[in-house]
Amino acid sequence: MAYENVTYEVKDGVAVISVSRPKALNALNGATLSELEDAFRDAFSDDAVGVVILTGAGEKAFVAGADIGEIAELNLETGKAFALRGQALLHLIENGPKPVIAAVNGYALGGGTEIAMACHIRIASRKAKFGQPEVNLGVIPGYGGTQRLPRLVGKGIALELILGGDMLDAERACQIGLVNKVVEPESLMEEATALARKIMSKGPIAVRCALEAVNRGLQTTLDEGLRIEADMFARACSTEDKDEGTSAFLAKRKPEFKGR
Ligand code: CO8
Repeated sequence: MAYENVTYEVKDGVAVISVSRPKALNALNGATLSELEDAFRDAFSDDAVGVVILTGAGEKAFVAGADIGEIAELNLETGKAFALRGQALLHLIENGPKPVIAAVNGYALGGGTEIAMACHIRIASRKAKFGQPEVNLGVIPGYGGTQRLPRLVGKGIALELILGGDMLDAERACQIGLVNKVVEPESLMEEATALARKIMSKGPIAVRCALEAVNRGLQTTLDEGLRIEADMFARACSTEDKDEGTSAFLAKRKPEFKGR
């Protein structure tokens, strides 16, 4: 598929989706949201893809937020539709069948921090900057920031960031649990790809079941979450991959998972 604001590339089972709108520091306008949705649907439905990496094109920005020119035009009705549209894309990313790693290469502000939080794991370049600056514009996060940020970093720090609107650097983002790891800019894609490969060496159905157990479990009570875990555990136990993984361990050899 031909994209204008996104590049999409698959190499050795890893799909790399890059937001590429250099004139606006990769800000998410409506067209970019649609293209991202198409690119993620492609990656999720392609059997040759095991893991997806989301990044930003260029040196400076991952995603500098939603497009402020578009936000300027919103009113009561269109504002809600705008937020729901972005939320739907982030829901697709978070609840898709494959792990998504955000490789955050630069500014990840507003919708940029929000889309990174919808990914399952975040690796940041030392040059990355995060933040929820929406209050500086007289609005609030609309792509899940008020919900995912407190779940990741706790209510107090989330409110400090959402109400204060300040940027934070990658080190601080790592200290508070917003990102998993900080790396040198030149090794960002290498590190993200190495992590993708590590995950792809595991049983694919087990990976999918684990994602589903964590995602669904975080939305419910502990008791219900434990029931979901038991269901997902049972699902994994019904696979050939589980027979392969356990017999390989017992025979002291490397497993060869087939995703069955
Ligand atoms: N939207 C549109 N254009 C943008 C955006 C953006 N988010 N960010 C940067 N740009 C444009 C600039 O306007 C500029 O364009 P031009 O060259 O035509 O003047 C170009 O990108 C380069 O930007 P700067 O000249 O500002 O570059 P600097 O290096 O000086 O500054 C910053 C970089 C600090 C990243 C700065 O650009 C900035 O502060 N950008 C805005 C960041 C921001 O506030 N993001 C949050 C937006 S709100 C949001 O994301 C809410 C999500 C949910 C919405 C749901 C609502 C219902």
